[in-house]
Amino acid sequence: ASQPPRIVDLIGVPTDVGASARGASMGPEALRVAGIRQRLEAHDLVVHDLGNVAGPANPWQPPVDGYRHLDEVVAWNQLAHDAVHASLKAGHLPIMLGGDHCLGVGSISAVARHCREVGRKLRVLWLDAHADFNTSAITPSGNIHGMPVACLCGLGPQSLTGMSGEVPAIPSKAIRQIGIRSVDAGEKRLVHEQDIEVFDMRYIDEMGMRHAMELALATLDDRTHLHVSFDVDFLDPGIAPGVATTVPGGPTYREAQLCMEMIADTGRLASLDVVELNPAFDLRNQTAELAVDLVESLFGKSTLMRK
Ligand code: B3U
Ligand code: MN
Ligand code: MN
Repeated sequence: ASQPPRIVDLIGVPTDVGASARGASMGPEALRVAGIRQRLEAHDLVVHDLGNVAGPANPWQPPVDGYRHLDEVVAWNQLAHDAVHASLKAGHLPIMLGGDHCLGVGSISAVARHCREVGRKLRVLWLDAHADFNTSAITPSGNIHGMPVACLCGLGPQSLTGMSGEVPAIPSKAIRQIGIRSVDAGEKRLVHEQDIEVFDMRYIDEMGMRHAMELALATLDDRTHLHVSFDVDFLDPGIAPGVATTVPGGPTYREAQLCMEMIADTGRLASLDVVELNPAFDLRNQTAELAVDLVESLFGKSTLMRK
């Protein structure tokens, strides 16, 4: 059994072209200011901060045919895809510092391509308040950060669905969504049709985070590549105000910590996105600091030595 890579690459992707508000482009720097590199180094990880990729400016235009800024979104996703794929190919563990969640297409299509190349199975944990399963036909906003899961499942423009070299990039059964509490009407139908396994907030309220995560992490084995796509709006707005699209009723600090610790315990985490952090909405960088704290837990910070 191969061990997960222990060299971590930080890849900044500073854009908000897929979002409904400006500011997620400042996310990578806020995470660095919160000490992400040093906090990971404290856990015996070798951290390479690769800096930021450089893509087009945000033209701040209205949607065209159901997509806002499609060309710019494709350009940024190609940069994210190439950087994440190169990191995985080098045997490292990429952490994509977003940027808005449209970038999940570039990052996860790279992970899917890598898994195909090396013959590994893929499990994607999508931690989010939103299902991100809109298409141009049903989107209420035209914002592509509301569409990445649909694109990865093959629903969307070919320029985004085809990025991994295969459509769909990932089978819908590889995905587990956690923390969901805002799904648009048309989106609900698609999530149901695609049979996505969703642990929404009602499920977490009734069954607990522990049970939800036990199921979400079931049937992993030593050939599974585990990818976590962490949209910071997953967290309750009371502890994480630094996002543009807060939705009340998210996981508490304790629930979020347990979620991350249970992922760490699998030992299978092999790539990560931290997206939608928006310093323009934050209070003294507290959401960035919380995100870094939770990332530390993902990499095995725990209060006691585990037996
Ligand atoms: N579902 C809405 C809102 C949204 C989705 N993802 C985020 N916001 N961050 C939409 O615009 O698609
Ligand atoms: Mn999202
Ligand atoms: Mn979200």
